[in-house]
Amino acid sequence: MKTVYLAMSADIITPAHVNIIREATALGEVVIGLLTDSAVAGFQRMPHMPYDERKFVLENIVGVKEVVIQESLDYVTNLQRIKPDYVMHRDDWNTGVLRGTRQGIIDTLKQWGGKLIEPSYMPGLTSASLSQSLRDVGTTPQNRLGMLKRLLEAKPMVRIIEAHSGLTGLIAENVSVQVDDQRREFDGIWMSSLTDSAAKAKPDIEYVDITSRMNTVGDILETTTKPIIYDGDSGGIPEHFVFMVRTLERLGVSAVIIEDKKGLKKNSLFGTDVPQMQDNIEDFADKITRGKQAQVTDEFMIIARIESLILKAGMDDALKRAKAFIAAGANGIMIHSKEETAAEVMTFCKEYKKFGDNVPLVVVPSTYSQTTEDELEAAGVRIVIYANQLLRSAYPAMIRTAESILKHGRASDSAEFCMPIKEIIRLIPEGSEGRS
Ligand code: SPV
Ligand code: MG
Repeated sequence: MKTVYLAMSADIITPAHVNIIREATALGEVVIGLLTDSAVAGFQRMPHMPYDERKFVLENIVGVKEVVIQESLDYVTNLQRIKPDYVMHRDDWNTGVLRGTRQGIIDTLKQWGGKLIEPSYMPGLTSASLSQSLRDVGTTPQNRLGMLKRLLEAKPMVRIIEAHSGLTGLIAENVSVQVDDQRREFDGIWMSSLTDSAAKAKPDIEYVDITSRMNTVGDILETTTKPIIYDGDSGGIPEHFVFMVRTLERLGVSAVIIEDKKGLKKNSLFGTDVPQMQDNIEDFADKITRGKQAQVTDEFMIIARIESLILKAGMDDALKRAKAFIAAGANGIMIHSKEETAAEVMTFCKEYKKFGDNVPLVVVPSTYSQTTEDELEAAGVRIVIYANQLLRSAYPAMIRTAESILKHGRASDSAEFCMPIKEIIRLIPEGSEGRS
């Protein structure tokens, strides 16, 4: 009996999948290499369904003998092990990300006289178009909640951008660029206290209350499917924090980050220019533990944010706190800094690695913005948050337009700064929640 190897991500099964499996069974026993979340996330969005669910579906399709794990787009490791007589793939892969893969397969198969079979591409319903439709429908709170943990398992670094409204949520959801053969986009959303407050013309001092913050979360939930990390400020008193955790979880938010401050919280980027007090280790650790006890799901993450570098309490204090907060149950540590270089963050990363317990590390490179994602990733950072850039870029653009109208006594001179009227009226499609 011959063996035929097919690779798939199989997130949404269409008749095209069943057909190619059927064609493969005519040649021999079908082994499917199922791409892991990580392999898929390397070149496009994460699959809707986790690996085990996709595997379960495939294993129950008539004609599939075995489903094996394929850890990257590159088939070669699996081919060397299985030595199939045939590899089958539709003939539509001569461009894009799979170009190099194809030649590698042909060369590998040659070693034992195997052949690449390329049945012609069948137009019709594709999983890509179905996937888009699914995104238009949205997601469930449960699916969204678990997505941050899945991303952390699948990707070396998770890239998050701030949103403070339904509209900025749409930007975080939809903007993508093509870099080389890869589609690059944001993995999730930061619900910043700074920009949520600033959009309401309020200072970032925990004055915008939780009810109002949750309204913003609601607007963002409506226009997005990506995971949300909520900026919980200090988390308030522990008795209130447990309610915050439950509310966020119920909505499908993936994580809350709380900072080890007490009293009147001011924005961290003021540093020591304004009086700010750091909470003591025991009390903050207790708040984390109480939050962990309050949560209902396994997936919700409570991330502890350490302000020692901001408040000039020193590296040793920061590291001591990281250890204590992890022991208290924190699912992640955010180390904040307002220096213009990443030097102190890098020192923290180096020492943090020595803990060896792999609790994800989060950074917010607002002031040390020259530092690249690659540098942060190499230092062991798992989540990078662009915390305020959408609001900071929108504000000067609006000022420029307002000044132009005043200066010229008419609006046409500002048109070059504005999107066309035709576009704004179509930006949010009627009859849907705006995903496009
Ligand atoms: C926020 O975005 O609200 C933050 C990050 O908490 S920072 O503004 O740097 O404190
Ligand atoms: Mg904040």
